[in-house]
Parts: sequence; structure tokens; C-alpha cells
Amino acid sequence: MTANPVDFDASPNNLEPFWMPFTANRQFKKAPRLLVAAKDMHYQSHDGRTILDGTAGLWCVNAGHARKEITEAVAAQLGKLDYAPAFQMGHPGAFQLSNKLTQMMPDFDHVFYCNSGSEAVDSALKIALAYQRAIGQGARTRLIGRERGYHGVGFGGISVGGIVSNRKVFGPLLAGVDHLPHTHDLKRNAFVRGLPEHGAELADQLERIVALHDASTIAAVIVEPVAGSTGVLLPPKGYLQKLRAICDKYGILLIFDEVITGFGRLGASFATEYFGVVPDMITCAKGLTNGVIPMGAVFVRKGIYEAFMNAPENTIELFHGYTYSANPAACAAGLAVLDIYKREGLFERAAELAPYWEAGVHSLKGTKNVIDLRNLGMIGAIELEPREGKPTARAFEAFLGCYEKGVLIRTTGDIIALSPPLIVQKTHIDQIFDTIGKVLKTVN
Ligand code: PXG
Ligand code: PLP
Repeated sequence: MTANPVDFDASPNNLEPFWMPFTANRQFKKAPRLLVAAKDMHYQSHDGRTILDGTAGLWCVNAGHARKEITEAVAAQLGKLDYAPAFQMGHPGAFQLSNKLTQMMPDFDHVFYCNSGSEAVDSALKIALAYQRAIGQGARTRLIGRERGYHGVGFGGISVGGIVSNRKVFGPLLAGVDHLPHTHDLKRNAFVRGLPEHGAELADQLERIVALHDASTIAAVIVEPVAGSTGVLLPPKGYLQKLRAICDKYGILLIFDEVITGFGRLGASFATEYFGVVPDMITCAKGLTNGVIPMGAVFVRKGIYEAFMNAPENTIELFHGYTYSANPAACAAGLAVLDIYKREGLFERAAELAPYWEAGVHSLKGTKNVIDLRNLGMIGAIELEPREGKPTARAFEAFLGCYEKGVLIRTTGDIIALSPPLIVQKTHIDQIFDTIGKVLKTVN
């Protein structure tokens, strides 16, 4: 690690002007937590402590921090071609990355680029609407999401999303959206290892929505195969298969939002591979570049792109795109990280470590205030009983306690969510769960 922990010049001298995202700004600025360096599994804080990364940043640093191969590839790209216009122009990296990505995903033959998961979701929803119109189904304008779903923060994403605080102050949102019920059922499924047994029938709620609105008005259903941000809600066995079957029956597109589950998190390339369920589109971001340069993407299944190719050749087929779509440095990062995933077998590694990880998660059974433990692949969740009248306080204290003891965890509501880089060692896994166990004993 290169940063000097007592180098105050490395710290900003005024914390005020930065309006921090998804942060209690006033609380943070009174007692800031700054990260000043990172390598492999660890961060270094401004006060000189080494902190084990139990969350891969925000679920994105799957290959670990400050990987030399990625840094060098990005530096070389910036030295050679820093920026190329994305509209009516191209550069080699964009095509190389698309070839590699589609080789990884045999059912998908085209990739559309943007800069984040939120933009990937917006792009996928727009492609869904435009596709239905292109195949003569222009009355299909409804979009169906799910309660407690997280699809980023664009107006499209919060409309189909189902997290109340992300929606309630932002007005009426997109029209014509409906929601499936979420699948979280502590009564029937608490403390189950891996996928829950109960709840596949919740997919039949899509039949109810179809009966209400008529299939001819519905363009697409979007779900996270495993809901991450809302606190790791796992799909009951058979649930995703049922959703796929109902979408097929009614000509509804199925979109998997794999911003978290993509790139090895479950111990397979993507959740589509892990579950053996093929959606019509996949959104991804985060692990696509190991988080180092913002990039998101939408994979479309064979046939979707072709449906847009009917007009004369000189027409733009999709009136959509971003200044930074397929940005050269992001493509270089993507190519380098795909090499690392492959060379180091990180997706297979995640699958091999998953049983050890599962044992670690469930070792916390019986710990004070723990009302559920969940795991799948290299994802874990510890659900705490909320403190009476003070939801989120207990989990936040646990977060601060773990940070003090040198482990970074993530909390959402009263749920602790864990997702280490896929280079994690067993000793790190032990440290994560030992620390959380010790801290939870001290949190009232
Ligand atoms: N879809 C899903 C499924 C996500 O998890 C997004 C879309 C939006 O991606 P961007 O790149 O626009 O943030 C996400 C992002 C957390 C946490 O702590 C989760 C996300 C982002 C930040 C924090 O759970 N997920
Ligand atoms: N706003 C203005 C005024 C713009 O000119 C542009 C892009 O040209 C945008 C927003 C969109 O920016 P981006 O392409 O980075 O999403």
C-alpha cells in the first residue's frame, strides 16, 4: 500500500461541499470514515487502519483491489486513445469487449453499453418497449417490477423498483407500472441454507397481474434473480423457472437485473447460468470493470437486435445512447478484468468457497438479535431484529463496531449484507464472521 496514513494532505480539508449519496451527511461529517488506499482484500483508512473488505466495495470489486493488470490496461488505453465519440464512430476495444462478453453468454448475441446499473436498467426498459413496438406489439407498454426490488435510481429504475424510501418523495414516477410481491418469508424460510423451499407459488402472482391488465398491455417483467440491495432476498426453489414460463406463455419479456449477481458472485458467470433460466435481457455493471471505471451493459437475447434491423440501412435503429457508451478506458478495464476472471478461475473459485462461506454465515446462529441467516454463492445476509421504535439503528451500530475492529460490512435496514471479493481466503472469511459475532454480542 502506498498512502501514508498520517499524510493529512491526502484528506480533504472541508467535508461540507460534497453532498454524499445515500449517506446521513451530517452524521458522517461529524465522524468521517475515509478510505485512502486499497490492495487486494484490504482498505486502508485515513487514520491508518487496515480494513478487510467484506463487501467488495459496493458489490463491485470482484477481482480484489488495485489489480495491476487493470491499472496498466487503463493507463495504456488512456495514453493511446483517451476518448472516442460513441455515436456513428467506434474504437477497437468496444468490439473486442462485446465479442468476449457474448462468448461468455451463449444465448445473448449483442451488448449495449452505458455507465452504471441504473442506466443499464433504463436502457433495458427502453429496449423492451421499442422491441415490442418493432414486432407489432406497440400496445405493450406496461412494465412489471417487484416489491423490495432495487433497480438503481433513474426514474425507470425507481418506478419498477420497490423500495419505499427510494420512491416516495419523487412523485408519480412512470405510468403503467405494477409490482409482483417480494419473496421474503421469514415464517417459512428462516435460517435455511441456500435457496428457500417455500414460495415458488409467488410467481403465479404474475398471472393475477396479467388477468388485471391483459397480457397485450405488458411489455416486460424485471427482477433481480437474487435481490441484493434490499437485503439479500433469495428466490424460492422453482420461482424463477415459473416466472420464465408465465412470461413465455404471454409474450412478455423477462429481464434479469444482474448488476450484483453478474460476474461470479454466485459461483457461476451470471445467475442465468447458475439457475439455468434464460431471460430476454440481462443488465449488468459493477463487476464488469471490477468497479474501477464506471460501466454498465445490457445483454440482449438472440433475435432481439434483429427485430430492430428492418428499416433501410441508413436509419438509426435505436434512438438511445450515452456520451460515454463503450468509453475506451472502461472497455480496457473490462477486457483486463475478464482476463483475470478467466485466468484465475474466480467464478469457479467462488463456487468452491461457497460451502465454507455458508458455514461461516450460519455459524452466527443463536447470536443475539439474529432472526435470520441467508447465503448463496459468495453472498451472505444476517437479519437482525429491529430495535423497538428505532429501525436500522442496531445494524448501523454493528456496522460501526465492525469498522472499528477492521472489517467493512454493509447494512440495509436491519440486515447486514456481505459479498467479499472473490479472491477472499478462508482466513478472511473466519475474520469476517468472528468479528461480526463479537460485535453483535456488544450491540443491544
Ligand atoms: N440494479 C441492481 C440489481 C443493483 O444492485 C443497480 C441496479 C444500480 O446500479 P448503479 O451502478 O446505478 O448504482 C444496482 C446497484 C447496496 C448497494 O449497498 C447496491 C447497489 C448500489 C449501491 C449500494 O446494497 N446496487
Ligand atoms: N444534458 C445535456 C445538455 C447534454 O448535452 C447531454 C449529452 O450530450 C446530456 C445531458 C446527456 O449526457 P450523457 O450522454 O453523458 O448521459
